[in-house]
Amino acid sequence: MKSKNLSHLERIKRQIEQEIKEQNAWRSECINLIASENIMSKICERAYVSDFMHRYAEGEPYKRYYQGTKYIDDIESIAQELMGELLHTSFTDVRPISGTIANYAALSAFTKPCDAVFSLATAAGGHISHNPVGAPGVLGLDVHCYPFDNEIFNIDIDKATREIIETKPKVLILGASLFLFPHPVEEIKSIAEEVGAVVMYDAAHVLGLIMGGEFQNPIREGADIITSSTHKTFPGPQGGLVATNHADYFKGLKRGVFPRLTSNHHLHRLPALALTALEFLNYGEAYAKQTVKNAKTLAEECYSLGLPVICEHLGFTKSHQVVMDVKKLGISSKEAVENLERANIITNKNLLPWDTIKQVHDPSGIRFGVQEMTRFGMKESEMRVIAEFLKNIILDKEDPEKVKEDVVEFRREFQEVKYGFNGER
Ligand code: DSN
Repeated sequence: MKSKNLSHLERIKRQIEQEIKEQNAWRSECINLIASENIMSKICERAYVSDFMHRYAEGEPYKRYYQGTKYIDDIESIAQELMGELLHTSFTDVRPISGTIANYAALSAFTKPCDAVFSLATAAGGHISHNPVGAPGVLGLDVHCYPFDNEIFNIDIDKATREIIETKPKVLILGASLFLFPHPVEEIKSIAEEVGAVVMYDAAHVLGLIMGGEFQNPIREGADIITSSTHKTFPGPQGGLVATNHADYFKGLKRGVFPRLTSNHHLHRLPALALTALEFLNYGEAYAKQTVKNAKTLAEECYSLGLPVICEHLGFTKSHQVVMDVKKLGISSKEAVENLERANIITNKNLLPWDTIKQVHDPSGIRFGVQEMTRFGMKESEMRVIAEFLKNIILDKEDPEKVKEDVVEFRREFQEVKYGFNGER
C-alpha cells in the first residue's frame, strides 16, 4: 500500500515537472496578445528567485517588525525611489502584492461603508476590483457607473458631471482593463473638487506607457492617487503599487496596504521590480513608443483585411490595446479565441460597452495587447504578419493546426527580450 502511494506521488511529481517544461516550451512558440501580461528580462527573472522568497518583513524599510531585513530594506527603498521617479510621484509604496490589493488598500483608506464611489462598469472596461463583485462590494460601498459614450469610447462627461454632483461620492475611480483612449482626468478632477472626492487612477494597463511618456500622466492631469499592478505595459514581476504626491493621502494609503490588506508583501519580487525600473529608465521611452506604434499598426492592418476592429473613427487606439467586435460579423468570440489558441495565438474574449453582463461567456469582443511581442523586438512589419494570422483564423476559418506551423516558425526569430539589460533595441 505504502509503495503504491509512493509511486502515485512520484507520478504526480513528474507530471508537475513535465507540465512546467511544456508550459515554458509552448509559450516560447506562441504569439501572446493578452493585454494584461508581459515578460521580464532574464536578469530580472534570475533576481526573482532568491532567499527573499522565504522571508517576512512586515512594516516599512528600516522600521520593521522582524529582524533579518537589512538587505530587503535597501532594495525596497530603491524600488520605491525608482518607481516614484518614473511616475513623478513623491510618495510610492510598492508593497501591494497585486493591483487588486492596491485598489482595496486605496478604497479602504478613503471610504467607509455606504459611501458612494464612481467607476466604469465591467463591460465598459472597469476592472472587477472597481465594481460591486470586487473591492467596493466587499467594503460595502455604493457603486455608481459612469455613463459611457460608445461614440467617443469614453466617459460621457456631461452626464457624469450631473450624476456625480447629485450623488456626492467619496472616490472617483478612473483607469480600466479595456483601455483604448486616455480618460478625462482634468474634467473629473474639477468635479471632484466641487464634491470633495478623491480621484483615484488605476494605471495597471498603461503604467509602462505613462512612464515612457506615451499616455496621459494622471498625476500631472490632476489625479490624487495612482494604484497599479507592475506587470502589464510595465514589464516587471507580478505585483502592485500605490502612489501620490500628497503626504496626507499617503498616510492613509500606507495604512491600507499594511496592516489592512497585506501582512507580508512577497519580498522576492522587489529586486526584480527595482531592476525592471532601472531598465525602464534606460529603455522605457523607446519601448513605450514602439508599443503604441505597434498597436496602431496592428489595428490598421487588421481593419484593412476586413477584421471588425472598433473605433476606426477615433484612430483605433492610443494604448497597447486593439479591440474587435466580432459579433458584428456573426462570429462567436469564444470560438474565435479557442481557435486562435489552437494556432498558438493567445488572447481573450472581452465584454464590450454595448454588451450585457449575461454575455460574459461569449461576449462581442476580443481584446489584443501588443506589449509582450514588442518586448520581444517585434515592430510594424511583424504586426502586419500577425494581422494576417488573425484573418486566417477569424475570417477565413483556416485550420488552426496549419496556421500554427507558420506561427511557430515566425515566433522562432523573437526569443530574446529587448529593451532590457540583456537585449539590444
Ligand atoms: N483582468 C486583468 C486583465 O486582463 O485586464 C487585469 O487584472
